[in-house]
Amino acid sequence: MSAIFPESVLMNPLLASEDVGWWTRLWFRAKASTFAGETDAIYNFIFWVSIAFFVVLMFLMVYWGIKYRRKPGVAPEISPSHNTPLEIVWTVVPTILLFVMFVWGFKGYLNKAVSPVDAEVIQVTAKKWNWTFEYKTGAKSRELDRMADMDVPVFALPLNRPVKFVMSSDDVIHSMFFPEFRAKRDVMPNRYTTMWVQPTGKPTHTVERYDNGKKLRLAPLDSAGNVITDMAERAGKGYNLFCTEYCGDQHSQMLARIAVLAEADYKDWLDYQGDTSGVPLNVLGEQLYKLQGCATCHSVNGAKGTGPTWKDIWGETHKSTTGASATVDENYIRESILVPGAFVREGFSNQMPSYQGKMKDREIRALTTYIMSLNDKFKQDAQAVSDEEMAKQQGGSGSTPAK
Ligand code: HEC
Ligand SMILES: [Cu+2]
Repeated sequence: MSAIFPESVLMNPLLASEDVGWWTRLWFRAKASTFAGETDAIYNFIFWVSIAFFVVLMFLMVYWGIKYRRKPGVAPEISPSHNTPLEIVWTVVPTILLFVMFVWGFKGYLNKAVSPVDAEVIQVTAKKWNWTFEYKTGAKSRELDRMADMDVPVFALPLNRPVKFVMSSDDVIHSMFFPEFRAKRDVMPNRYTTMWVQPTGKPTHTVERYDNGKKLRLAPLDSAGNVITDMAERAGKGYNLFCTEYCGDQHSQMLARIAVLAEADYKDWLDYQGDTSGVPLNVLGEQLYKLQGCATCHSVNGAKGTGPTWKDIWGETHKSTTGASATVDENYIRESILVPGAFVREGFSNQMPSYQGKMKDREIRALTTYIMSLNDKFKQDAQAVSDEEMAKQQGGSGSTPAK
C-alpha cells in the first residue's frame, strides 16, 4: 500500500509507533476503549452510505445529462407530472437510513454522555497551554515523554475500569480529545463538563523500579507485552491526548501521552507520583517547568517568548510597566506565580495565568530553586539549597516529608 500512500503519510511520527494496519492508520487510530468499536461502526456506516449515494447520483447526473442532452431535430419530451412508486421509494429509503443513523448515533451519544457511577474521578484543568490531571489521591503526573519535539506529561489510566473526567478551563475554551478512545469534549471556563472512558485491550506500559526500588518510572510494552528495553525506542509509546480547539496559536501544542496500566501498576504509579519528597528541589523545579506549562511561555536559553526567559534573571533588577522596580528573588518569583498581575514586567503584557491554589509550597520553592540554577553565578547556591532540603528530609525529624 505504500505505493499508493507515500511512506511519509504512513510514517507520520505520531502514528508510526502504532501497531495497526495502513487502513486504520489513515482513518483511525488503534481502538482502545469500550467506545471505539461502536463509534467506528457508526462512522463507517454513515461514510459508506454517503459514498454509495454520491456515486449513484453523480453517475446518473452525468449519464442522463449526456443521454438526454439537446440534439438538433429532436423536440424536448414533456416531463411526466409525477411517478408515485418512484417518489415513495426515494422518500422511504433515505428516511429509513437517516432514522438508523439517528437512533444509532443517539444511543452512542447517551452512552458517552452518562458516566457509570463507579467511575474513578480525575479532575482535569486546561489552560494556555497545557493539561493537568489531578488524581483522586491528589497526585499529579511527574512523568514526561517526547511528542512532536516537545516534553509532554504522561498521564496513566487504569485498564478495564471506567474513569470520569471532571474538566474545567482557567482561561479560554479548550477541547479534550483522546483519539484512541474515540472520546472528545469541550472544556470551558467557569463551568464543569464531564466525559468518561474505559480503556480496553492491553496495557501500553508497566512500571519499573530502580535506584534500590525507591524510584519508579513507566516502561512501555511492545505488542507482545514485553518491556521495551532499548531506551531510544521507548519514546512515543502509548496513546495521545490532544487539544482540538484550534482557534489560538498554541492549542495544537497541548499534547500529552496516555499510558494504560494494569490495576496494580496503576496504584504503584499513583503512589509514586503523589510523593515528591524524594525529589531534590532543582530537579522537581525542572519537571514542573515542563509539566505545568511554564515552558510554553518561558524559555531557559535566553530566547524571548510570550513571557521573559528565565535564563540569568535570578538576582537581576526588573522594572514593571508602572515604573516600579524589584529584584528577582524568592518573593518576587512567588508573587509572579501566585499573582502575576501584581508586577508586570516592562516589555511584556499581563498574560500569565495565576497558579494560586494549584501549587504546593514545596513546588513553588522547587521552581524558585530551578530559576536560581539558571544563572551560572547562583548555580551552586541552588544546588546547596536543594542538598540542604534533602538532608533535612533524610535527617528524619519524625515529621512527614513535605509534598
Ligand atoms: C501563558 C503564558 C505564561 C505561562 C504559561 C507562564 N507564564 Fe510566567 N510570565 C508570563 C508573562 C507574559 C510574564 C511577564 C509579565 C508579568 O510579569 O506578569 C511572566 C512573568 C513571569 C515571571 C517573572 C519573570 C521576570 O523576568 O520578571 C516569573 C518568575 C514567572 N512568570 C514564572 C512562571 C512559572 C513558574 C510558570 C509555570 C508554573 C509560568 N510563569 C507560566 C507568561 C506566562
Ligand atoms: Cu487548548
